[in-house]
Amino acid sequence: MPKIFATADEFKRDYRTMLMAEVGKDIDDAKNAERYRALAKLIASRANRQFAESDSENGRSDKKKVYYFSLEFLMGPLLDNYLLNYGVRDIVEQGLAEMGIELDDLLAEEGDPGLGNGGLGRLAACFLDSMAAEGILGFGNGMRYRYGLFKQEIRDGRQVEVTDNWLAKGYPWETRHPESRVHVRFGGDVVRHGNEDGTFSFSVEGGDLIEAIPYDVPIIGYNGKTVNRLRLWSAEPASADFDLDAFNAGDYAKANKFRTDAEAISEILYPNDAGEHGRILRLKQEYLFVAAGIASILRTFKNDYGTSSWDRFPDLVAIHTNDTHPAMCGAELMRLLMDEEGLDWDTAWDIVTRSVSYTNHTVLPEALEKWPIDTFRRLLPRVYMIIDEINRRFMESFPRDVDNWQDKLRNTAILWDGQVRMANLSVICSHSVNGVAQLHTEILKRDTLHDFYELTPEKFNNKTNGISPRRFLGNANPSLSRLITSKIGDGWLKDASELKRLESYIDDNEFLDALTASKRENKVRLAEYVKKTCGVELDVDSIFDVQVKRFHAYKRQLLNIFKVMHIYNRMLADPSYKPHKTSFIFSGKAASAYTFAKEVIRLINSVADVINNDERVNEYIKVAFIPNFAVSNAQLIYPATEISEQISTAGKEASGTSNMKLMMNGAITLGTLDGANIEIAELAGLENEKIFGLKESEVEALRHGNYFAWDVYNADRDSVGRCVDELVDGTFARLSGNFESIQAELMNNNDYDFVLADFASYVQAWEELTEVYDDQRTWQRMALMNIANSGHFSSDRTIREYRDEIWKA
Ligand code: NBG
Repeated sequence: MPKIFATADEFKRDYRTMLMAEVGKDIDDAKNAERYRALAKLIASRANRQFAESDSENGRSDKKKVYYFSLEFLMGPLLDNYLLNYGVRDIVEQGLAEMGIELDDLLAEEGDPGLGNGGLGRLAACFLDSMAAEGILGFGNGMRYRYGLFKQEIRDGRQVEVTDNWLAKGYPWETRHPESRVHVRFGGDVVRHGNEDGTFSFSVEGGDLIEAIPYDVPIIGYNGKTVNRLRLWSAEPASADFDLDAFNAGDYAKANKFRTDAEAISEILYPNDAGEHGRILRLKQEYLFVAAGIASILRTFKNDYGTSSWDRFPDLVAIHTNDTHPAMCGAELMRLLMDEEGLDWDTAWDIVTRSVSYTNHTVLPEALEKWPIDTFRRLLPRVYMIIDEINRRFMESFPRDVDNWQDKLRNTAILWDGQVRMANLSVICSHSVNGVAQLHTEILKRDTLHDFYELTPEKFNNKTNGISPRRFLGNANPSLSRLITSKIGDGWLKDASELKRLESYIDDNEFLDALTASKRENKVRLAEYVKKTCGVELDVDSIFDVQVKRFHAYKRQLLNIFKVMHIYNRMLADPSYKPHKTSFIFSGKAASAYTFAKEVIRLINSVADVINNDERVNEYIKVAFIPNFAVSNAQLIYPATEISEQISTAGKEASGTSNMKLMMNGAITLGTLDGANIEIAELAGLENEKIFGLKESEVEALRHGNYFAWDVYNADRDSVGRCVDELVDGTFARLSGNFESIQAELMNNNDYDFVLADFASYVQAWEELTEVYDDQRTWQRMALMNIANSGHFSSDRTIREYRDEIWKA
């Protein structure tokens, strides 16, 4: 594969031309922001050209296309990643240097599009990267939100949400394609037409027509061989609907109302937790990106294979639904195949159920989407009609010869209790249903989707999540990457299982010390960032103990900060007690309506304020809350981490992916046996992680047994009991008050997430683990075993499993 620029000179020539075309300036006159934009445009234009060339070839080939439907793609900055994937990072760096420009300064100009909440959205982005790396024709289908999830600021310890206007400076990676627009209809009436052969067909008339306009972002695979595409849809009013009469009469509000209503659909990303469900705008978003995506797939298919090849559709197209947000894919495909293409129900249904597949990402009941039937039917009358029929046929064919078939039917029906249950719709329309880690898949089969599992066990399978080694090791951790490459070559970027070869350095002291040196370099880098963003000075000789992820009760940031409070209490009570020097680092957002999670953020900042300012302890312990967790600062945090806090209540974290990113960067997991932690410990060896706490089976037993949180509190008044008291006794109140609501939530719900129950074993595990740190050799070996065994968690491996076992692409 020839490089896109053979030499630095060639790069400079093309870059100058692009800069002039894009910003109308010479290098010396341009600002860094403009230089960045031109560089991104240059890379994007090469990728777009490559895509266009291969696309016309692929169109004629019989290679299966995979469409990955996701309401979230948390892409992060792209430039550095694309330079790496194209293999031109050095050439570009050199060329820029010759013009007096630092590549790093341009990289720093790139924003961080907030088009996802967390793990689910970042997984989708890693999957795009891996599909392209593996040469799969894999296309993302998502939503181009005008505003991302909020930017988080911390004021008086509190999370403050600031609008994330990520498009303010433009997005150089995207190209608008108005010629590929799709009309999407909301509301209206279903009209039945009699056909000559006595059958009926249906159409929808009236309602509101919205234009979905695609913006395409090129996805450049490692080695630059494959360029795929992420298609993001933006909602706009159909132009014919502008009310010119109102405008001419001076009624701008009326003239613009339709515009505003239409644009609202792609205005903002919803948080994925804390009861945001049931909002009609969210339902509109879900339908818009599904309807536009499916229509565009059919258009491409007809273009490539004509209108009489529908029987080949499932062999040429895979439609993957990321969680239940795209659950309407099956019904919408039915609608188009029947109403537009004239297929009969059975033929269409066969095509749907052989093309669509579904990944479940959570077992939390409050996260399983449901919509009131009334709302649904009014907004999407024809889709509802089809879902009703899918449901009727499903119920009709439900076996009556099994025990409790009525109960099972009730659990699996799509329509029940006045609601449309999106998870059931997803399962019924799909030929494959997968969980995202072994334990999670077992729980799906055993509990969450058990009755479906009994019905169609062959649909169920596990695909343990993965992460891109290029981004999360290659881009994020240059010093470790160099070290690894110096020993085993750079093949690990393509085949991360090669990292296993590092195990042979387990007794190589020079290598082990180099690991430590690299970690230290990364700690210095992070400490500078922490100083800049939260004003806290960290001791780089302390252990960096890190929990970075969304704030949620089950992830138990509360347990972590209780541990810190406990260490603090102990130090004050017993001046001879000296914990291992540690920097406790937190980062993550809480959904703006999720009061409990936001209060935990305030608690952490308040504890930080007290501890960091208390000279009796701050030589030993410090606490830092890094604001606005995003892909970009995550790439600074993971490489600097030594202890990876993965402490969710067992059974609740479907997989987790920060656990994998941190493992790959040589951190030791301090965690419960939950999600992918289990597989991490199996692969790296239990002795190379620190596992504590209740197991999933024990959690279930305790929940149904006689656990009484106040008993734990009373038995432990000096440790965990003390922490509970300190929520309300003023100890940490000086920034902005006490934490009554946390105390109430915790104790009045009988410690739903078993914070008190796991506290003692957690603290003990932390003590034991930090003791190991004094024996640096042992610690280094543990870190090495984690890095060497992290290859399994490459999203390339995950994607190959999807390809072979689900998509058959
Ligand atoms: C999240 C899970 C994580 C998992 C990611 C990616 C949702 C709904 N689920 O445990 O909580 O790692 O999905 O699979 O965001």
